[in-house]
Amino acid sequence: ADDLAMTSDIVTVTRHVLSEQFRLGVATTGDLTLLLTAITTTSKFIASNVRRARLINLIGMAGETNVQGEEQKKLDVLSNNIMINSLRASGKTAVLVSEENEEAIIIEDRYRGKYCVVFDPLDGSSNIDAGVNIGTIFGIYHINETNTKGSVQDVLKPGSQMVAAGYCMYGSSANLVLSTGKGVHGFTLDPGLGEFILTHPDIRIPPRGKIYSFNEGNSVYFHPPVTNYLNSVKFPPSGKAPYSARYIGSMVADVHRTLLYGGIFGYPDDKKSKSGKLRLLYEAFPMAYLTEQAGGLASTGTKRILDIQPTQIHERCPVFLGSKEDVQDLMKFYEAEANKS
Ligand code: P6P
Repeated sequence: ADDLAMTSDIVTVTRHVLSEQFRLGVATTGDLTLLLTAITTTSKFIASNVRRARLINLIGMAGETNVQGEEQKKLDVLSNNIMINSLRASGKTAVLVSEENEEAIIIEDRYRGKYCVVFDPLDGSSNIDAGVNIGTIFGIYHINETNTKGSVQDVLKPGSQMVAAGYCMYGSSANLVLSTGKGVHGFTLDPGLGEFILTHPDIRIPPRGKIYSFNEGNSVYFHPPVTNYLNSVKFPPSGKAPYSARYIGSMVADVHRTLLYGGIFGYPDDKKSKSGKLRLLYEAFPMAYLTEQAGGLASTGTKRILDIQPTQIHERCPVFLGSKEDVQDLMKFYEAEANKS
């Protein structure tokens, strides 16, 4: 059967989060657990739709464009609506920010809770038609003050203030990777149970990898520190092996491989994309949070990503994340450039 070999110890997301809180004696209201349940329910629905998308011709354009000016594919629209409705209905959220919505969504009083969720409901969606892994990325903040109407100020905070972050990657199986600030844990959806089961407890990123993951199609636009770094791993000093190049073009898939195998993933700022391409709030922050929780580093090249103070909900930032030593090597080329001027 394709079900996981049934063990006597099935750790679901709910049981895992509760056991983490029990272990640390955290006074729990169950609110975060319920919020995560709303997110996992959404992921299960998206997983089943992605799986069937190619069957029930969800493929193709929805005929609308999103705030990014990108053509929306039907699955984008569907996933976004499912996520918003599920989070609102949980009664645990006050402010939602979606990659697909220009403005932040302020939840009405009777459904308002104490958490804010920033998310990209279906990142990498340009790959849907090609059957490449895509994913949902999310980050969770606590609202600033309880009993006040939520506002965008509740989410314009450094990523270091997130209380949880994660992604669900849709591919040969659905993998949920989650941190509530106590390490990174991976769950695999067992379609038979309809539950995400703990399969990768305590993911730790290797201190150094052998893979670099950049879109080298942008090389002509790269600034010198990036060009110099890439040359250092492609033409290493004699006796050292060059790194392998792996680039999927779907952030969730590239980050997932980096967390498990190590190495460095980069989407730099360059002469064409002045602040890079990836969005700070719901792409860079959650992935940086996970990377640090797994023992890696996440930098803009010169600054820790989680320390950035956002000013707009859709702003972009340069991203270099992965194995500690590989990111430190990259940062040395920025320091060298700064010392020149
Ligand atoms: P490029 C997908 O569209 C995405 O937002 C990320 O998932 C991915 O890392 C990046 O863009 C790929 O961008 O310019 O290399 O195609």
